[in-house]
Amino acid sequence: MTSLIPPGCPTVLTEDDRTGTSVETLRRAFMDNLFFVQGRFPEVATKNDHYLALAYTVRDRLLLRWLNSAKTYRDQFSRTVCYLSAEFLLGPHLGNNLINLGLYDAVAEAMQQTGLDLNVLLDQEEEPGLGNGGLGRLAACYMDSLATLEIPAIGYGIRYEYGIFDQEIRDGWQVEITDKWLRYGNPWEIARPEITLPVKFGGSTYSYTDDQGRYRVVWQPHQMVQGIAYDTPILGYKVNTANLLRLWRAEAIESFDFQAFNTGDYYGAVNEKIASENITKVLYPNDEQLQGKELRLMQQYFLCSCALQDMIRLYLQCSSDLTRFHHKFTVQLNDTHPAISVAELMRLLVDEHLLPWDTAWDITRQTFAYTNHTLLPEALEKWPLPLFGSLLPRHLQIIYEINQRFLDQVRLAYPGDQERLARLSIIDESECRYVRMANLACVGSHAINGVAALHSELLKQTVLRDFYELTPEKFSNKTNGVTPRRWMVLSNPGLTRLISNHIGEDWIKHLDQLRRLEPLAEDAGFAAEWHAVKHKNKVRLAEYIQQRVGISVDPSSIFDILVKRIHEYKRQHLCVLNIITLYQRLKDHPNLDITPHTFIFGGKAAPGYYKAKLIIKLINSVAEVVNTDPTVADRLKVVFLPDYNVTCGQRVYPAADLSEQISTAGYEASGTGNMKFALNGALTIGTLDGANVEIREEVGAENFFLFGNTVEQLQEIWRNGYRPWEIANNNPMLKRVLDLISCGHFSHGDTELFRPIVEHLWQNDRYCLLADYQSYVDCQEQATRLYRDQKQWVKMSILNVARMGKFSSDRAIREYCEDIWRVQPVHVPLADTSYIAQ
Ligand code: F55
Repeated sequence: MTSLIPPGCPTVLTEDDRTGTSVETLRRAFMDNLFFVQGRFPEVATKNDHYLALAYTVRDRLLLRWLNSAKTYRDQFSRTVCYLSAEFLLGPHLGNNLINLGLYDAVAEAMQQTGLDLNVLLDQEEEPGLGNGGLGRLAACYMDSLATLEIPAIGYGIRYEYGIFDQEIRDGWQVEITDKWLRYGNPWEIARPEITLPVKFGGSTYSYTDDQGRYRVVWQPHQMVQGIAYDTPILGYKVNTANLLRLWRAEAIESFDFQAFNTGDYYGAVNEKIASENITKVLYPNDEQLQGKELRLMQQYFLCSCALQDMIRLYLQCSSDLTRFHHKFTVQLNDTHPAISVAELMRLLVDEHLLPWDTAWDITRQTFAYTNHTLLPEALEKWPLPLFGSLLPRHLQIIYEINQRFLDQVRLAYPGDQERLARLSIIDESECRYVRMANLACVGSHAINGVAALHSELLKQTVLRDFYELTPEKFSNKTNGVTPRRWMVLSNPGLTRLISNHIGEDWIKHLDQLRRLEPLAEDAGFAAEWHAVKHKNKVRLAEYIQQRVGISVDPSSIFDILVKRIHEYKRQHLCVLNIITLYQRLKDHPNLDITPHTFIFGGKAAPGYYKAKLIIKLINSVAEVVNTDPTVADRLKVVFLPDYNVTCGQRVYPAADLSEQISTAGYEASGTGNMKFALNGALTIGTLDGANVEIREEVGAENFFLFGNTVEQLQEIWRNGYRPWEIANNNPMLKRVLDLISCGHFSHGDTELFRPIVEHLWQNDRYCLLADYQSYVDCQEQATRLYRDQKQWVKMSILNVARMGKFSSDRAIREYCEDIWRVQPVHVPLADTSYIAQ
């Protein structure tokens, strides 16, 4: 790097306006950005001008670390983790970066001196909602931990112009609004127009033998687009490491539309441009209607091709020997969405870099590892063969070749077992033919993992059973984790301060240290402070609820919260059945002395998932009746918070008393909201599903409200013929509750509205709500009764937090590093600052 500094000038920066961290320097840098970047005098600057000026002030301080990280990795040719994910649900950057830089308080002070409130500026940021839920958020937590653990890593994803839709509630129904997150600009990204890679689609292939006697295949595409890199730094907590999140945007290739223009087809050229840019236009909500969507397959391939070409480009900058590619890069596939990578890496190595098939296959398998996130068989991705073949003709050939060689091995292992062969095949030959992406991911990876202990076990018994029997050594469990930086330090400063005052700050990087809180569970003074922190957080949430939906809730009532995507298996409607049960009891006994109870819901339904949308309508309809009934006033409130997202989560988790984790056992792969609640002092009411099992193991059965059938019990119930109508007919309260919904009590007399929900419960009840109903209602009662003993409750809450250390994403990432990625930390020195002009 050439120095901009004349010889003789000092090369170590102290209080430079772009790197300095004193309050005065920060204040000056902010004013400078307000003038020179936003082009504003302070008197006329808007909140957004203030937010952007501050964002650039913070970004300058990230850049120093980011460039030094990149330089260190390049100089050392460091082994690098590539996390491939169609989703990164980052949440707002500003607060998180201030925490990780250790500048939160200094910046708050600098803003105050300028007459501004940092909280107001933080609220200005529009969060990048580039994910649906847990899977996308997990990718974001893992990026935070990778940087904090000083592991060289690149996150590769898609820069959707519109992220997950914004949710409005009108007349109790969900309405989807386009998420225009880029409207006011994104100060956290740097466009890299010089990093542009071509991506082909459609057309056909032909083969020939080259002059050296090699068999070559050429893909002549019908369409070609280019991927442009947009880079965002991901800083670790109080380290110099800032890793790269590289998101790709699709654009038309200039030469393509010029060609059309020259032949006079201007509109053809314009259409071509629009079609190309559509590829990264919008994030698909995970929907039943996703299967077979061509544009979705284009997105997946676009991501994989850009990411792998970029890795090869970076590799070739330092070495020409691609046979060692897997020594430099290890690639994690976040579910099957990027699984087409297996075929794409083969194509790049064989067709474009002329490696022999066997060498390329060796590299490919040693490069990839695959994480599964679901046990729902209908959620396993498969692409209709005609669609796949027309969009990716060369990849289909490569997949056939991979499959043929794979099935030859299977035949050797299981002679004559045709059924097993058919199940293992990457091609589903039943009825209409499909490419099975999970099979492709399994065959092309050296490691396969589930996301919680129970989930990993069930994977081996159900959806991936044949692969487990064939190659058991590939399988392992990596229980999910969440980053304590965003989900405690940033979102719950009160609790963070209290904990740090007693056990120091080490826990933020070594979450196991929370154990040191255990003795304090018996300390009355500490317990009082703990309670005060929670109460303050509840007051804050109550104010937010009032302002957002106009419902007044009592901060001393129990805050019982269920926030997550709406899905039948997550059983939000089981919670509704309990609310109606409570409501009935209060109507029957108006003087009944119950614990005042506030139920808070949040979550989005996929736009094409009618039943999920109807569950939202049911929650709002029950809320309307309950909240306006004077007989229950002050004792029962129901709130549906619209547009649940990361920002909303940060308000909600710190204020929860009771965390609802009530999925049907065997359906929730892990859950991560369960961890966020528990880390913020909420007690869990839940089934033995996903990571609940491990949370209960850690915090102790006596600090966990367990209910419901286990996986084994449910299997037994189905084996014996599940008859939900018998359960309802034999349980008078349950029957009354169902009848109350059916007779239109919550729908202004409309007896049709909720029929699809209630009828399904009576007749089929795939997710066994009725089988778990009584156990849930009893458990709820036990929890709310215990809440009255605040001393006991607070003690349980402290113990709960003290024992949650396992669920840090740092622990999860360490396990991936040791067992799957075999990658080590690389320390980044901040030596080279000489290129910054002074
Ligand atoms: C997104 C797109 C498609 Cl096409 C399918 C699924 C998704 C998605 O968002 N899945 C998802 O969030 N899965 C969840 O992953 C979490 C992280 O591992 C788990 O905790 C959770 O149990 C699982 O449902």
